[in-house]
Amino acid sequence: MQNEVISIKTITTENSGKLSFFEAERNIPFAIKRVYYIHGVANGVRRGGHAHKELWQFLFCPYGKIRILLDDGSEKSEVVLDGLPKGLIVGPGIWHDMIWLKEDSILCVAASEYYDEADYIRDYDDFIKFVRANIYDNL
Ligand code: T46
Repeated sequence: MQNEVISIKTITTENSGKLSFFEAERNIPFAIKRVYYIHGVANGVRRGGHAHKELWQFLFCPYGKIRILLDDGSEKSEVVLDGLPKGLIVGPGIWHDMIWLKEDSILCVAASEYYDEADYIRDYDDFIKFVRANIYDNL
């Protein structure tokens, strides 16, 4: 499975808020080498528009509302991350876009690898070729 929505464990302390956490290789299926977050984004902005060749990521939105559009080359779907304690695993070979539905929403990402521009597929035709090549490789 290349996409999965995961509930993030949350501990509520009376009158003093909530603490949410996840653990690498326990709650998400990979070790974490990098964490980044995207912030200061206006409402309606679209980012992404790429897929990864090898990278696994866990996306979560601790504040705000962000629509994640997913495309595996044959099926499209979407997930809304909205400040609730849940996150989305996005595996390799998934074209994804993120659309900000609320100003200043924060998108946090835990990633399985260090940043490597060579892992990105930023052209949709190249993405379709990649998906087809990998389907045939896996037969
Ligand atoms: C992804 C989605 C969810 C770095 O130098 N280091 C980093 O760790 C990252 C993530 C990006 N960058 C550079 C690469 C670009 O020059 O930051 C610039 C903006 O990156 P990009 O246009 O790829 O940003 P998004 O929001 O379209 O995509 C990001 C991640 O790059 C991507 O891996 O899956 O968030």
